[in-house]
Amino acid sequence: MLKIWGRTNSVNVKKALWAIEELGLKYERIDAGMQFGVTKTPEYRRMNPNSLVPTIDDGGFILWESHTIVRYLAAKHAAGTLCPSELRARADAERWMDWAFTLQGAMRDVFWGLIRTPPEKRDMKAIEAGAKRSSELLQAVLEKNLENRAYVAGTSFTMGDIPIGCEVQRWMRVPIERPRLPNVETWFGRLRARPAFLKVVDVPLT
Ligand SMILES: N[C@@H](CCC(=O)N[C@@H](CS)C(=O)NCC(=O)O)C(=O)O
Repeated sequence: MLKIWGRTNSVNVKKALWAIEELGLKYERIDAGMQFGVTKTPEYRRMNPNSLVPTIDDGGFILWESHTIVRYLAAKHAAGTLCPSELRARADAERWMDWAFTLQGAMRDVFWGLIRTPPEKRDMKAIEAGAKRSSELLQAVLEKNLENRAYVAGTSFTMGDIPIGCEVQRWMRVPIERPRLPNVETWFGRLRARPAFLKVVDVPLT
């Protein structure tokens, strides 16, 4: 059975879990990372020398890097749907997967500052700068892309929606002031109609 190592509150673990749930695969999840430890043990490092989560073991095939895990599982189990078959359609979806790390970088201080740092230790300047940058990025890039598209890569849900959906969930749920982004909000509503998204992604941030 597919195994995945990673704590459920990690944004990158959520991406892999959402793909797994979306595909209806049977899996075993092992808590790892932060308070659970595990990632610095020699056994884990042999699988993933980065000592980060997630890592999967698919019948002896070990894979890390969350977006690559999503790509791999989509190509293996949902070629032609979650993983578009046409080259340009697939590249379009992959572009949004990679762009998710751009938003993650902008959101880092916001998420860590507001969710994982006690109020008296918060760097409010860094939090405000990150919130401003994240909102600007979403407005200039994702909001515009979704003007004529139901999902990031076109008319149907693909692997392209998964990483960016997880990053936008954080932006939507952190206590900051957000500009109105009607297209992003409508798309986010479509993600919220997916049971797998509600189960493993859109849960309270910790
Ligand atoms: N690029 C990697 C980054 C993985 C990563 O940074 N994971 C974080 C959690 S989101 C981690 O392992 N942090 C240390 C820990 O949880 O102990 C991926 O997408 O898989």
